[in-house]
Amino acid sequence: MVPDILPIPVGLLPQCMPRGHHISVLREYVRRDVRGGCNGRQQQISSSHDGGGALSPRLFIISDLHTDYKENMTWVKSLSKVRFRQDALLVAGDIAESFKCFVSTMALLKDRFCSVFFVPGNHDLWCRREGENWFNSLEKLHALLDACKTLGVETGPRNVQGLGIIPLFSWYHKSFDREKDISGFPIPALDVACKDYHACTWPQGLSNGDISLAQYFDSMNEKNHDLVEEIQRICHTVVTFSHFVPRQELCPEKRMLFYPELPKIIGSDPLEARIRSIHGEGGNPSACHVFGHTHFCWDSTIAGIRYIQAPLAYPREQKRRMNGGEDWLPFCIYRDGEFSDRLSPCYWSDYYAQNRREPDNTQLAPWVARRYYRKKS
Ligand SMILES: [Mn+2]
Repeated sequence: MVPDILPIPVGLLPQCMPRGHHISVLREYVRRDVRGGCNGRQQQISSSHDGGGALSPRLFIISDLHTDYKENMTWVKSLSKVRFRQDALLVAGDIAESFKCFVSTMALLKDRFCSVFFVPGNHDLWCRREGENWFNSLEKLHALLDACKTLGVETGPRNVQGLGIIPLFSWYHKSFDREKDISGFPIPALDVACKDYHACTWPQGLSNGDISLAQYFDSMNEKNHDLVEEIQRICHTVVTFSHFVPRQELCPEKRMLFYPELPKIIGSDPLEARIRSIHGEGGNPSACHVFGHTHFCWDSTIAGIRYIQAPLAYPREQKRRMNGGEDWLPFCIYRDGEFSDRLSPCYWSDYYAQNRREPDNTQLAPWVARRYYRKKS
């Protein structure tokens, strides 16, 4: 149910691609993209998908594509090349671990949607597979952003016919977690459980151990300050999106989680502050923020902002969905000038719509307890 929490299997480091390989990978897709069209600056996204209606974009969302899994890459390839041609898609991070899969996924999406927006997730910045290609995760980040530019994928704020789209860079920090810890069980330490600690490398001064990465990624948003202000001035509706989680209430309580330490590796306070600086401290009726990372479908409104996650997630997680996840498509969040009804089903946000959060209750949920007792014996 939860990503990224298993130790790296020893001796399973994949082969490295030769240095410079990513450039030839990209070149191949750029040629395709030029032929593909819908790559100009003045893109027209209309709602006349079914032959009529006023001009207004449809906006779809998805996160956690993980196309290193061949089933997930097949899913992306199987998306209609006709149905979404005039639409915009937000991809809220964790596209692929390998640069090659990242580029092919983004090229496939750009072939299918008129506009594609992207923010990086943790998996996108892993350096294991191209360990000799990337000096560190920041170098890989810039290669991903360059690749997006070449493919015509948006990584900055943009006004799409009155609908403002604002991607927000973010990273998690431990102090985001303010709820009571679970104790008395053999819960693996963060650096053992979370692959990011091994698969990402950072320049000196940046580390997963403190708030430095969360602050660094948040400060990357500063360069878009003027564009954000312009969008706030012009657009009637604004959708922000990030990979990481802005508020702890957007994740189940620790006692419900197979890895109760999860809240320490998912979220960012500077991210929530930035979201509020855009949508207003108290939000507003059309404020919406899209996120990813935890692989829990989510749709809830907290203090005037609608927070929503619609992840593709791992193949084994998809199989647990209705119909084995067969009809799963990117979720359409906005069409004909209006936001859609709630994403459904959303197991955990539906649960919290009915049940109060009890962060002081540290009694493990039965399914979690069973797992830890089994491990103990
Ligand atoms: Mn993630």
